[in-house]
Amino acid sequence: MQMDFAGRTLDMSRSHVMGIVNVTPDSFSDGGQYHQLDSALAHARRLVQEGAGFVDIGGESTRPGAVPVSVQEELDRVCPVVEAIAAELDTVISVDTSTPEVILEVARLGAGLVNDVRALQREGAVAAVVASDIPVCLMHMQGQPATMQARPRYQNVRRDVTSFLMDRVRILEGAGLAPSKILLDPGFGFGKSLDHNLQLLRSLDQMRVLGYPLLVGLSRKSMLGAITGRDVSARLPASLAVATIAAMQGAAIIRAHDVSETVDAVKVVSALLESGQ
Ligand code: 9MG
Repeated sequence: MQMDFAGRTLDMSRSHVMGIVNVTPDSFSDGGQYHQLDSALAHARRLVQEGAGFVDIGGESTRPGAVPVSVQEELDRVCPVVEAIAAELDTVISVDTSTPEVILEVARLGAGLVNDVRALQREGAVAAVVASDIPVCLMHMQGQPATMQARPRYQNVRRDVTSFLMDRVRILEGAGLAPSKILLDPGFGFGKSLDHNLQLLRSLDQMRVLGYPLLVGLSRKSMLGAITGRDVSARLPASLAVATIAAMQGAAIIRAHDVSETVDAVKVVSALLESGQ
């Protein structure tokens, strides 16, 4: 299945790696060191050189306790980076945002994907994506970032997550976005216990039959700390394990901090899956 990201066409039947460029002062695993334009651009260059098909730029942290940012602050953080990457690098620019004003502006500057952890629930966000006419990833989150891990509860996590995402899809398609512009993400770690995350990880292939490409973000997440007992700085092996499990089930985009290593893992999976066709 081909998908067009603002002029770059990618085959979503194989897995691609999305590198992460945080432009928040408080991003959790890189200490916020990339919030300056020059270092963000240098980091993006490295990610692309390592094989990232996508770079995901985020100016609003979803860490519990993160300070909320104003619309203007988010625009000021994200837009110069989008503009600089669009001028120089051959990659799809994804912007991790829930803010309608940011969606409209980054699409104008050359972004090819909106990555919204709130699944376009902020007022005006659906209209902004429809007007921009670029693909969007709708992610599931239970609750709000500050409190979402307090007591996550589901009747049946796979069914509840799927049903939420399909409701959002119906709203978005009803507003005029083509189905070929929608990706889904179960939202690992966003209002989920370890057991919820594992149930979702086991059932990615069932979510895939909904017909929308899947994006997953598992890299360095606390579920991997809970399983291995490792600090965030020592979760690369566990991150590669879960990236491999997701790619084996057909996840189209793997969001990762360690791009070079994840690209290698995905290449092994692709070689295996293609050898069986
Ligand atoms: C921004 N961000 C952090 N974690 C994420 C995840 O798991 N998925 C998506 N789509 N975005 C994420």
